[in-house]
Amino acid sequence: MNPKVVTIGLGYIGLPTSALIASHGTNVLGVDINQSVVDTINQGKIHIVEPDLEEIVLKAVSKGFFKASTKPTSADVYLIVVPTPFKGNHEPDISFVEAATNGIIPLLKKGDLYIIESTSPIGTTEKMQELIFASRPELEGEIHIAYCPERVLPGNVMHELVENDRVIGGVDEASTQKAISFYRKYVKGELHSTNARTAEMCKLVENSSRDVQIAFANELSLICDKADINVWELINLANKHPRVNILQPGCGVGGHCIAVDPYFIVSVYPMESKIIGTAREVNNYKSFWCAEKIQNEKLKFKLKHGRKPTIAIMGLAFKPNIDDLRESPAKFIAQKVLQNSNNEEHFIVEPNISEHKVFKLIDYKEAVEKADIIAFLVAHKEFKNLKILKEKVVLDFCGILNKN
Ligand code: SAJ
Repeated sequence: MNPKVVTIGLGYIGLPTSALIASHGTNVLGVDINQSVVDTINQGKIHIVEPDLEEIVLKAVSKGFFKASTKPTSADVYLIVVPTPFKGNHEPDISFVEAATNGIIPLLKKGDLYIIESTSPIGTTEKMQELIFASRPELEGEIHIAYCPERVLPGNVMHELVENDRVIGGVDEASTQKAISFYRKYVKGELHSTNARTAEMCKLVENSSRDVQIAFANELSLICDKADINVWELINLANKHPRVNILQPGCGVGGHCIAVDPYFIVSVYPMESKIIGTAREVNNYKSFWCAEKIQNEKLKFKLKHGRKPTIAIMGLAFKPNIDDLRESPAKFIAQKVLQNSNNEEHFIVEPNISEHKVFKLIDYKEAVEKADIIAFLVAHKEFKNLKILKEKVVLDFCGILNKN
């Protein structure tokens, strides 16, 4: 196959993006360092959980428009869709973007388009431009380089990839326009042009804004707990105001985006990003607080009943109705509770996963029946309308019993 597009990274974003482009009859070569991922995809199967994706991958692979490999080959468009984690000190780690770029530098030719979609600290696209021209100076002014962040919500990726607006920032106007005409073929949402630095910052700001708003809700939950006010009722009432829209508190903020991206701003601009940094602290603290609450309820139970309680931990995923445990506050809380255990019996529940390496999982109905203390960490649909006996101690950290 002669690919028109090469995507580097076949994860939660790279795979759906590759499949979408290939579904339009464009030859796509998807590249990943993991051989088993490559093999799975070449069999028309997928290694992640995402509604509707497998069907599209199978079709594109069997029609010959989509192929996976561990090595890139020459194409006209290169999309960098690799992870950008942070290091121990919360500084962004762009080594995967660098490695992916180094891998394609020898393949670049006049007229090519190079796009980064990975969440990246400000200035990354310009850095990669320098890297490319340092080893291929003859390409200066001859190729197009742009940044276009992904914005899709896990669980709704195939819809949002097509329908969401995109922000596209080139290192120069010609690059922006070239990237816009590329996305135009696959995206129905509006394409907004800007420069590379603004597009990079835009992605970080979108997720930081959500983090700050969730931190506000989590802060309210801490205040309300002390003030003996039902935070869910309070937020519902406050949101009746036409210009107030408070989000929902939970057991912390997880996932690989919102709990990570704000640090890309805070680590570089610590003096200027006080609210963003504090929001991260509040959301992290909320998980500690939940773990402490469970611990306190255990002690109270023992004092009252003269025996150890049994505890149900309801949910491990980072948000409702998914199987993704990355950066999950619920998983963190479960670990903490088990670490602090005084040989009490714990029932760990995650209806979206059948087996886990560390946690022995049990059925959610059985856990609710057997446990003295039931801690709801994630508002999975299975947990709604559960019959819970009055004598049980219920800790509802995600509002599953309270939502209107
Ligand atoms: N959460 C709350 N309260 C809320 C909403 C969410 O506690 O009211 C928690 C969730 O339980 C979860 C975390 O926040 O732990 C993040 O969940 P999410 O649904 O808000 O977002 P993600 O991480 O699944 O996806 C986000 C999205 N960004 C925004 O909504 C601004 C998505 O559009 C991005 O594409 C994605 O990050 C990404 O890849 O960056």
